[in-house]
Amino acid sequence: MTELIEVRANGLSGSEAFVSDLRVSVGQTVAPSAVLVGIELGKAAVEIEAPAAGRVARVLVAVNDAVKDGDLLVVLERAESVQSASASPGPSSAPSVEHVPRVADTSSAASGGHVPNPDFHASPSIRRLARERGLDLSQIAGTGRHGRIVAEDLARPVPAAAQSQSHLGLAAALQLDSALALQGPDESRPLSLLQRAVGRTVTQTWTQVPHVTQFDETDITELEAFRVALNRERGQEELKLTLLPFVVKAVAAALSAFPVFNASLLKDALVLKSSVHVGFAVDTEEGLRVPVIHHANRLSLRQIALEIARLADRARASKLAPDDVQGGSFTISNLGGAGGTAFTPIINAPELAILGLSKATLKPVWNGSAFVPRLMLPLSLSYDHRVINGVAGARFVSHLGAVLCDLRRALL
Ligand code: CAO
Repeated sequence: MTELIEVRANGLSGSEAFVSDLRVSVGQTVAPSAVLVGIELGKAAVEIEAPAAGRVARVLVAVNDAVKDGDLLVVLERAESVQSASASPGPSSAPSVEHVPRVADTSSAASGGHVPNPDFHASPSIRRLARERGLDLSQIAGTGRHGRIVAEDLARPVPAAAQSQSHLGLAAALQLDSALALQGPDESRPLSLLQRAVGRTVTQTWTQVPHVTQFDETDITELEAFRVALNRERGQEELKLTLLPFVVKAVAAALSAFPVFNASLLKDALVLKSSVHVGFAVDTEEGLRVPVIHHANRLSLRQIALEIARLADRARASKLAPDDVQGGSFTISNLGGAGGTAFTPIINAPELAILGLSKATLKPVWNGSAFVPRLMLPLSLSYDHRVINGVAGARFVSHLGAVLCDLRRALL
């Protein structure tokens, strides 16, 4: 009878984790301690090994799947039962994953004397480091347990064959080799789980959605005077009103006037949203978060300011609930605190547009008879050109600018 061994995720201690490396497929035979699955946590990597020799009967996860302690990853048929169960078919030519004992002879590794080994063992972090340094791990002899490649193996001088062709070309072109050796080893900083997730999302949107960015600026001199006066009236005990709640208010009004900017493209249909839910980017230590102010068009300035403060606090404490980040129909990214005059924000798909704010500055503006100092706020609107054309983009920004210039227009 076939004995099955369930291999489950462990050692993740409740952290968010995902599969970064799948080393086996169904039908492969594995040796005891062969690495089956690599798992990355926020700042660490865990390797799940085969508890015994056997054949892979099932693989239940794929690369990038989120996993937690106890999740079933792989099912093995124990080796003895594989041999005795002659009735159980299996690909006779299935490749095997086993540890090739290696001689920890660093001098021969340095001279390139080892035979290339496509079945090398290395943790996800070592693989990433090798990628960054342009090294071919199959050419490097590992000196860790069961011949595993460890960080020290990468620190030694490596044979030319271990340098990938693209890296060799780049290094030759830039003549970096000796300069890097003098500088010492580079620092490798693993990206957080959030950074990697955001990275995947923005790459997908940037490559699949044709972006156009419309730049403009608007006069917020009166708005700023109004904001300062309101804050003075409200006193110290009230939450201070920053510029952002005013922009959210103005955006909500503009979205009501231009419904195509408050919509999503799903397959070949434009879905015009009945509610106005405005997301805003928050810069946190872990990376970018975009909580959502639901029904922003129904909220007062004070309610919007409270919601921004509540959500930004939760974002920075990594305590956003799923509801806090879902359902957005338009996003604002305010880089006013960081400087710059304009930028090209990436749409938060499946939304169709995003507004970038840069730092408002005093500028001399011609009023018909003289230059007068006015506080000008730069606006950068990126929109999905599959659905929104340039005229609509320019009109939306112009309308928004007019509302910010005179907030009474938000009442229209
Ligand atoms: N121009 C000029 N002044 C601005 C401004 C702008 N665009 N935006 C904000 N300000 C002012 C505010 O009015 C406030 O002024 P006072 O001190 O006189 O009251 C001051 O700058 C500080 O504002 P704030 O940044 O603390 O608050 P906010 O409500 O404007 O923003 C938040 C909150 C959470 C959006 C912000 O803290 C943040 O995280 N911004 C980064 C967003 C980001 O990362 N975007 C990039 C995404 S893509 O990588």
